[in-house]
Amino acid sequence: MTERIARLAALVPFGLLGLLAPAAAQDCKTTHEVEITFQGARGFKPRELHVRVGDCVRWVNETHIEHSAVAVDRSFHTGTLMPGSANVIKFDTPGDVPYTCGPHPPMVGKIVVEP
Ligand SMILES: [Cu+2]
Repeated sequence: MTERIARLAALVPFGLLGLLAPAAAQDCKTTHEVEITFQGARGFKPRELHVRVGDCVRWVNETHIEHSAVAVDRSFHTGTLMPGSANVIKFDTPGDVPYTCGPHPPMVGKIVVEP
């Protein structure tokens, strides 16, 4: 019994983290997903994504190496995405946002934020 409680207590902080992570995403009108993959794509899939103001984009690294998504104008940066990890960025300003991968500049993509 005691052992079981200890195990539950150990899990609680991770459980909370799991709940907190999507909390930021709750402000998003819609969350779109961009896969980072080399399966049938040259890095970002879809390469060009149209969203509305207030929407979010979630980049998911499906490869076995580190990547990131960084706006050419530096208006956003996902940070380094380890294999299997993801990050969410919210878009509040209309316009075209071309981006690239920090470690791999030939990887390019574009977010088109519509009003
Ligand atoms: Cu990359």
